[in-house]
Amino acid sequence: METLEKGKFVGKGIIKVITYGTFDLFHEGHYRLLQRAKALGDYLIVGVTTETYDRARGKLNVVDSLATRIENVKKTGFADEIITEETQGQKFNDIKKFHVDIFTVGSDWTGTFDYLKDYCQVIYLERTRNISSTMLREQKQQIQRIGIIGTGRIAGRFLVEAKLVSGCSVQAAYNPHPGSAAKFAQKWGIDAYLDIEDFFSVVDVVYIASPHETHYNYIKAALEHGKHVLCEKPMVMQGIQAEKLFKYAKERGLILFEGIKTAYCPGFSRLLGIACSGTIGSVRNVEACFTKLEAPDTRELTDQKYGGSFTELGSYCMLPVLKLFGKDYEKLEFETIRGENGLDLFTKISLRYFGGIATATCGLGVKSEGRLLIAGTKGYIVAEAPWWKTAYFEVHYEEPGKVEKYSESFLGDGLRYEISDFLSMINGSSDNGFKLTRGESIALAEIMEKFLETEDRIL
Ligand code: C2G
Repeated sequence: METLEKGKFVGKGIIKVITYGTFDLFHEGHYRLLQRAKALGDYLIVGVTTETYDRARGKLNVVDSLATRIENVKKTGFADEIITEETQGQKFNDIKKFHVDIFTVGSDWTGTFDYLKDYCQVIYLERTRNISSTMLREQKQQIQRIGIIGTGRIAGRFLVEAKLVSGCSVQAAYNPHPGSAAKFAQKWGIDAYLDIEDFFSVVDVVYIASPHETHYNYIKAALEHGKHVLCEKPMVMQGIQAEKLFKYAKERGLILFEGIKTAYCPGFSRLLGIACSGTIGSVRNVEACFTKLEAPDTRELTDQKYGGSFTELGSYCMLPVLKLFGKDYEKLEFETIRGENGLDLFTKISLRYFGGIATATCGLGVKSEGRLLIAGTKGYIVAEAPWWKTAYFEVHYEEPGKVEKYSESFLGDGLRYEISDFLSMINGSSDNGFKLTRGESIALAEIMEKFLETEDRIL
C-alpha cells in the first residue's frame, strides 16, 4: 500500500475505507451504512465510540455496552478491522495511521467532516430514512420513531439534538402547508407528510413544535392515535386544557411531556438541589429575568392572539418560582409595558407566597439583565444569563469572600436532555416526571391564561 499524498488519492493498492459510529441498539440504518461503506473499497475499518468519548461529545442514553456494540458490528461481516474511537481529533490521526483512502459516514453528518478532505476522500452516504417497525419488533429494540409536527426553526434544532440521543430516530415531519413541508424535508432529508393520518401511521411518538395555538388539537389527536407526546412550551394556555390532556394521556397509558428545556438540563437540576438542601437556609425570594430583543416584524411581536414576551418567555422565568415555592401562591400581579399593537414588550409578574416572594420578568422589546437570584436566610444563589441554559452558578454568604462556584455541562442547544428524559419515561427506565410535574405544567397554563385575560386580546 502506498502512502497517501496530501489531498490526493493514490489508488494503486487496496482501497481502505473508514467509518465511525456508536452503533447502539443496532438497526438496519447501521447495517446499510456498513454494507455500503464496505462496497466503497476493499478493506473496511470501523471505529466504535467508547462510553467516555460518547459522554464527552454529549451523546446521551447509550444502552449497549462497548463490547455488545463491537460484537454487533462484527456480526455483519462487513468490517475487516474494528477499532475504538476514544477522543476528539482521533479521526484525523487514524486516517494518517491506517493510510485511509475514503472516510465515510451517514448524510446526517453532511458537511461536518469536510475538514478531512485534505487527507482522504470524504463521502456522505444517504442515511436510512425509515427504520421499519417490523425490524424493530423482530429485534425487540426500544427505538422510538419520532415524528415532528411543525417545521420551523425549533424543529430543525430538535433534529440536530435528537441525533445525539440514542434510542430514537426522527422519521417524519408534518406540516399542512406543502411549501414549508417540502422545504423542511429537503433540508433535513426526512419524509414530510401533508396528511396527518399518514404521518401518525409511521411514528411512535410525536414532538410538537407548531404555533402555540395549535398545540391543544395536535396533542389531542396524537394521544387519540396512541402516540406519546413531547410538546414545546407553552404547552397550552388554559389550565383546563392542560388538565384534560394529562387526564386523557394517563387513561391511555401515554406520556405527555412539556418541553421546557431548562427543567431537564443537568445544571438546573443541580442548582435546585442546592437551593433545596438548606445550604442557603430557607428560600425567601426568587427573581428570574429573561429578555431577548426581537425585531418588531417577527411572529413573536406581531401574533395578536398569542405573541408577546410573557407567552414566549414566561415558562422559563416561572419555572424556578414554581419549583421552589410551588403552585399555591397567595397573590399574583402582572405589570406590563405594551407596544403600539397592544402586545406586551416587557412583563413583570410578582407573586406572594406564605413565607416568600418572587418576581418573574421577561421582555422581547426591553433589554434587561438576565439572571436568576435565589435568596435564602443563610445565603443566596446567583446564575447569570443564560441561566435558562444553566452551566454555571455561585453560592454567596454573608462573608464576602466565601463563594462556592458550580459548573455543569450544557451541550449544544440543550434539547437533548429533555429528549433523553422523555424517552426514558416512555421506556420506563427512569421516572423523570419530577423535573416538571403535571401539576406544574397545569399551573403554568393557568398563569398564562390569567395573563391573557388581563389583556385585550381577540381569542
Ligand atoms: N446511520 C444511517 N441511518 C440511520 C441511522 C444512522 O445511515 N437511520 C448512520 C450514521 O450516519 C452513522 C452510522 O450509521 O454513519 C452510525 O450511527 P450512530 O451509531 O448514530 O453514530 P453517530 O453518532 O452518527 O457517530 O464519531 C462518531 C461518528 O461521528 C458518527
